[in-house]
Amino acid sequence: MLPGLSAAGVMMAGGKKDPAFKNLAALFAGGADGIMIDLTDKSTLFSDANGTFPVVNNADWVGLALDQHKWGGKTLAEYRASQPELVANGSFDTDVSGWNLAGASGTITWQSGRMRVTATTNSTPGASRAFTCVVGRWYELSIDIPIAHSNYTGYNIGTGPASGNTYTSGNIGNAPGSYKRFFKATSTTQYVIVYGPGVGGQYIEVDNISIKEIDGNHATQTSTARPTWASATNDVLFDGSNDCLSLVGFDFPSGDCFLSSWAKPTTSNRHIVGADSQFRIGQDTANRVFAVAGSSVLYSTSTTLNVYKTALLDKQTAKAELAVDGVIEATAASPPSTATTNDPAIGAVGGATPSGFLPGNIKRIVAGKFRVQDTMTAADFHANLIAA
Ligand SMILES: [Ca+2]
Ligand SMILES: [Ca+2]
Repeated sequence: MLPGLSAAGVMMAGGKKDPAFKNLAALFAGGADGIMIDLTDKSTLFSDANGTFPVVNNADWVGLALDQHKWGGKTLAEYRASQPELVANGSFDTDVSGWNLAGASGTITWQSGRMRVTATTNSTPGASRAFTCVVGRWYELSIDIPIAHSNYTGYNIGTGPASGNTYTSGNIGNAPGSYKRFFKATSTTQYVIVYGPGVGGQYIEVDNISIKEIDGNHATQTSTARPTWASATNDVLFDGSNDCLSLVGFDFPSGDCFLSSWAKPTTSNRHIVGADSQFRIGQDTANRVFAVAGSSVLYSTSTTLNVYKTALLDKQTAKAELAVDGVIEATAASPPSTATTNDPAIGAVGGATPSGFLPGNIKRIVAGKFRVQDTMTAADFHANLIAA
């Protein structure tokens, strides 16, 4: 039994609870590190690595896929709502107290439940306030800009009140709206900063500035290495050329761990997910599923080309097993004791130089630092992995 597993998880392990992908979050209820990436859930996918633009249409880039292993089965909206607010007085109900003029000459004033930032000379004034976070964790900034200005409207996250702009969202111009972005904290004290236009008398107004911790092992990508949303199959398409999503910070340990996928490769001899030559799942030249755990290489008896199947590499100190669609098809008895600090990639084998790019579709990737079958059967895991 996984330490700290919830009662719901016990019910799920017996297969008595309604199966759903979110039930797999119970595996991580004890706080174990892991990955739960659902590429069938557009609410967790964004076109850019900053999470500024949601995935909407077929062929939209996927540059950020949120890991939900810490969400306890909640949706992103539910989890966001349950997280504490880190920005004090971001709704400006009665005043702008706590907000400070940042950088250039200007004024910040309260304006009917909003904060107004007005320039007094030909420079770009800002307003900032500090918030506390944990270095290396992910956060989400939300900001409403009811009044923008074509001369300049911007916002960012920095390590100082008017400088050290670690995460810049830049000039959004004359475009009022609601904006979001994700960022990984680089210092314990960070600042949210909003900028107005630089001509005397010009101003912007902002409201509902919020920062919530949305931590996890989120997967990111930039440029043409981003895979794309596939509306017809409700998942993400990888081009087999350079597409992959990078998972920075998740390391496979030498002890118990697992790696799993639900995917459809369309070309043989490619990778679905993996950290390096020691930890990976893919298919070989005979279209068998293969999984590697340390010194052990396991091959399925079934083949995978052009069909969606799940693969589970489940590893403990003295044994590694490969299950395909919930059925154990290969077992290795030699102790696979190798650990790795290489970052996994989805759609390739990761590390600093990903390779073996998958042409095909991926629906879900789940991994963790424990053995699945200490908690539930491979068949139950499969049922949850493919559940709605
Ligand atoms: Ca307000
Ligand atoms: Ca590409």
